[in-house]
Amino acid sequence: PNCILIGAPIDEGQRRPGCVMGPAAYRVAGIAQAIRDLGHGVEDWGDLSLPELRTVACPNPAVHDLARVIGWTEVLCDKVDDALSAGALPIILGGDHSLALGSVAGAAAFAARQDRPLFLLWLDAHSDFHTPLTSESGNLHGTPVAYITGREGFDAFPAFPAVIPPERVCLFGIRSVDPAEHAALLRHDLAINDMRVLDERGIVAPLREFLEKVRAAGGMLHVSLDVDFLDPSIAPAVGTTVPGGTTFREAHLVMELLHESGLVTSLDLVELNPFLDERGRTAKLMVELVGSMMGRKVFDRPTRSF
Ligand code: DIR
Ligand code: MN
Ligand code: MN
Ligand code: MN
Repeated sequence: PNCILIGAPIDEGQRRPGCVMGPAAYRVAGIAQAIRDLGHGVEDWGDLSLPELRTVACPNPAVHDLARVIGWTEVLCDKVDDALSAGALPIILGGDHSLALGSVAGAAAFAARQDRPLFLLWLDAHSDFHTPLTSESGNLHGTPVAYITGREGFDAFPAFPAVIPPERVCLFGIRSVDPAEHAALLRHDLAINDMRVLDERGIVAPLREFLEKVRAAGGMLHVSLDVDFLDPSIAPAVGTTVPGGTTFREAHLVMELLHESGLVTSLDLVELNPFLDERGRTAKLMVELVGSMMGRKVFDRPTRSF
């Protein structure tokens, strides 16, 4: 497929400045050429900017930058829908994870018009299942999965276009869940592949299970890749590192399986903070992972032999 790159320099969903530099870092790391080298067309729509802001109130005083995050949500929803409507695979260059409030909304709006179910694969150390009412940090990057699955507490936001039922959501790699999120996750039927599950079952079986569900339903698939899905030893450039993340090979295997599935219809790259990076190594690793999702192989065989 052809790819459309959408820069989303969003820093407001958390408190550690630097994600605003993410889109530039991906471009410097050569994301467009890496995708072209695999034989795909690439268009770069440049960086989005904030629309005019509305005045909004939130009953939880911890929440910060609500109006700006809502502004980003609106513009991202529109642009991701536009990119999908152009028949392309949108790749959103973040920006912190609050951008998924808008990117997944855009994918959901498009999928609803196509009358196809949208599925969500959340590659993250965190479950991001807070609502603006339960968040203790006040950081809205911890809330997209709750918005997408239609939980209450998002009154100030645009209504989510077509709520994704929790059964169509797969959390993968999680190892840091706040108490309020944990309680809510137990009441909802998401597929929860925390690190303990992946340690025991490996990466392949749980991911294939989910991909089979997507395929059987004729679904679209949005993938949201948080840098902290990766182990901090290979991906230090993120504000919320959590030890015990996926290895280099595990992460590539995920992306290779996604490529083979042919199911991915949109992708977020989130939480890269280039200010914390070591000579661009995290940005380069993220670009390599995109390469694996777009078809690069460790050893190319004419036909699949496994
Ligand atoms: C934490 C961090 N659960 C919060 N969330 C992050 O602020 O609500 N998500 N870092 O990726
Ligand atoms: Mn539009
Ligand atoms: Mn996240
Ligand atoms: Mn995270």
